[in-house]
Amino acid sequence: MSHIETIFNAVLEGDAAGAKTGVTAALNAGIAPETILKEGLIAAMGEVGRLFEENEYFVPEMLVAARAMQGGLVLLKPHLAAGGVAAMGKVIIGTVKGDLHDIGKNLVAMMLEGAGFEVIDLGTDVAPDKFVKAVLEHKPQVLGMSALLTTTMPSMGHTIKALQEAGVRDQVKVMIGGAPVTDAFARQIGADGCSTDASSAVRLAKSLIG
Ligand code: B1M
Repeated sequence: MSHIETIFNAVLEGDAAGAKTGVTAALNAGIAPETILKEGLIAAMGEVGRLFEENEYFVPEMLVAARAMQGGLVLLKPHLAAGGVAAMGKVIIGTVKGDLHDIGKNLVAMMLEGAGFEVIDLGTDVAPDKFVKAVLEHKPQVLGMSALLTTTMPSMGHTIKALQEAGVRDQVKVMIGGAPVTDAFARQIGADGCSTDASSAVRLAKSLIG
């Protein structure tokens, strides 16, 4: 089995130690970091997303695969930076004010990183002004908000209003997600897109930045 196949299979099986060993072996064998990232880690996460959409993988499998991918990515990151591989774009992500649910948000962040985005995670219970401050400071292409409670969904609209008031709404695409969030709600609050799972979140982020 090739080093790339070893990494691909380790991520698919959620084997973090195997992913790390595979990445180290591939780097030692002189395989380009970009190849390891695209054909090993990202390809495997793409397959995980496909299996999830076909109901062959469920959330636990996605989580362990994402963690395995993160394990490999940590080792690869310094080599990618050294090689000058440009990130696909910058995403700021957080769970909105009053909401402490972060498992889905973390999964989306990991999948975005796996797809090549630079992700700045603001954590949970993020107030509108904190999102605005982060947009002003980091100038991301995409701002992602997660909410799991119907009671915290309105905070997404408040954040978009705060972006407008700060004069930066047209400088960033806004995507929202989480179990109770719908396309209709996204349109209602003026978000640019809505996603209900991690793999479609990656597709949405890619389409938002063209
Ligand atoms: Co809470 N909780 N919870 N909870 N909790 C729910 C959400 C609930 C539906 C349970 C229920 O009643 N059936 C309910 C909400 C009801 C509602 O508002 N309609 C609920 C409640 C009521 C509460 C409390 C109020 C309970 C209480 O204290 N009385 C309380 C609120 C605390 C707070 O946030 N202020 C509370 C607390 C908690 C725990 C702390 C115990 C824990 C969270 C731990 C943590 O996250 N670190 C928890 C949990 C675990 C759940 C359930 C069981 C599971 C959520 C989860 O992690 N799912 C949940 C019931 C359920 O969903 N079955 C429930 C797995 C995760 C991978 O999926 O988060 O949907 P999900 O993320 C998906 C997509 O939504 C999407 O992609 C992800 C991956 O596929 N997605 C995005 C998410 N964010 C996205 C962002 C994007 C794009 C896609 O772009 C930016």
